[in-house]
Amino acid sequence: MIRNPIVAGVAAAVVALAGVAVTAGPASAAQSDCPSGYACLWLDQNYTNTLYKNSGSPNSVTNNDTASSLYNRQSTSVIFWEDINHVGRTITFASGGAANSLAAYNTNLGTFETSNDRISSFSH
Ligand SMILES: [Ca+2]
Repeated sequence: MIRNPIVAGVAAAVVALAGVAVTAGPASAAQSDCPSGYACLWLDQNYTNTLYKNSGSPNSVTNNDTASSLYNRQSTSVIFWEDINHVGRTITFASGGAANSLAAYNTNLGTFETSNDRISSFSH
């Protein structure tokens, strides 16, 4: 039994950190992390870092204006919107379509603009 409150506090902190280490999964880092039926957005290029996935038509995505790669595994084409609530300019990917770097796409955009760090919602 630990009687020293400082030692007890440190021990509790170690236990808490251990819990975080056990429960926090690794950042998604592969295109195959996108399940069938979902459209997926990754924070970074080449399907790496934080993954947002949704099987429907979200009005907003958690990685708003920060997605750099995507994979459409929904059964239909998906329209990716520049703004939340399906507003603004769009880029569409057919079912099975993917982009390992949205910086290489500028569909419907102006000179020097790309789809990198731009997507805010998606729909059908
Ligand atoms: Ca946006």
